[in-house]
Amino acid sequence: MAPPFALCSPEVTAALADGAPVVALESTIITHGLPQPRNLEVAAELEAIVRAGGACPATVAVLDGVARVGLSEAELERIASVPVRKAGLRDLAVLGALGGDGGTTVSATAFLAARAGVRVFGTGGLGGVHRGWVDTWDESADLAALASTRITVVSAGVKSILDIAATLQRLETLNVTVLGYRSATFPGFYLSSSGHPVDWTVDTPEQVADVMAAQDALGVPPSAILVANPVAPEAQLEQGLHDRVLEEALAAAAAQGISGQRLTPFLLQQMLEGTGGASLEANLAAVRGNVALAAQIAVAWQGASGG
Ligand code: PSU
Ligand code: MN
Repeated sequence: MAPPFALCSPEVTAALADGAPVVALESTIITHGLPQPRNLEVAAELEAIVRAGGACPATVAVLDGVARVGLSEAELERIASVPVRKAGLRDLAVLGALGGDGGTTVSATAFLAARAGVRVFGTGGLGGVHRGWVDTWDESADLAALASTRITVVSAGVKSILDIAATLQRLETLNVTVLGYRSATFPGFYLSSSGHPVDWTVDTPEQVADVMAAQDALGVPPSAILVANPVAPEAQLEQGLHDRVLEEALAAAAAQGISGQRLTPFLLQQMLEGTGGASLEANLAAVRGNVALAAQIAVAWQGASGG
């Protein structure tokens, strides 16, 4: 028999079979976003937050070419300790055919989670339209993936290294439903607000689950819901510092000719260095809040869908 290309962990398989709440987590943040050994600590912490919220965590990654939904402790340790590729949706088939490990981005994680039957996914900030798009055409594959994947993603908006206004326009074009969570403005990843208004605001996990149920009942084409959950104001990066360091980071990327998959990790690393680590703390505060909310939504969804 041919080897499987995708596998759920025994725990995730059992949770899905029982109709228990499950929350997908991405792994690029572990493989590309955090220094060792902090990355493993954070990976374990995020899983613990999901569990404390009453849901089963399903960290997604590729191991030896096999797309995995739910990792054991040893497998988490493995992706946190050896260098692996950054894997978007289009890379999964190549890894499957040629073998190798990969940290999955939002596009790959959303696809694999939905394929396994997981409806809720918690992450930091989505990819989107990069600044200078008119010259580079660099728009994250996250957006197209969310346009064709039935999943609810909780994030602190999109990474603030991006062109946020353009990304919001693209999310509209792509029919991705955007819900501000207890916020009338779209968050700015490291910042509580990007200053851009959102069309819809919800206040409870149950309302999000109701929107998911309505999506299914209407049979709208497979598309995602983005729950835009701002980082707490007391945990956000100071706006002046953010703007100054980001300008330097964008200039450094241009000067060094950084493009493609390397651009996002490069800019985030520049932000980390330029803010003396403060950007990382804001990023982590956002991720923790998103993952906790994702667990609440998964629990509400299980209630709404009858488990
Ligand atoms: N966190 C990081 N580095 C990253 C990402 C997250 O520290 O590269 C990933 C996310 O998984 C997101 C992806 O889906 O960046 C978007 O990258 P790109 O702009 O290459 O599509
Ligand atoms: Mn890109």
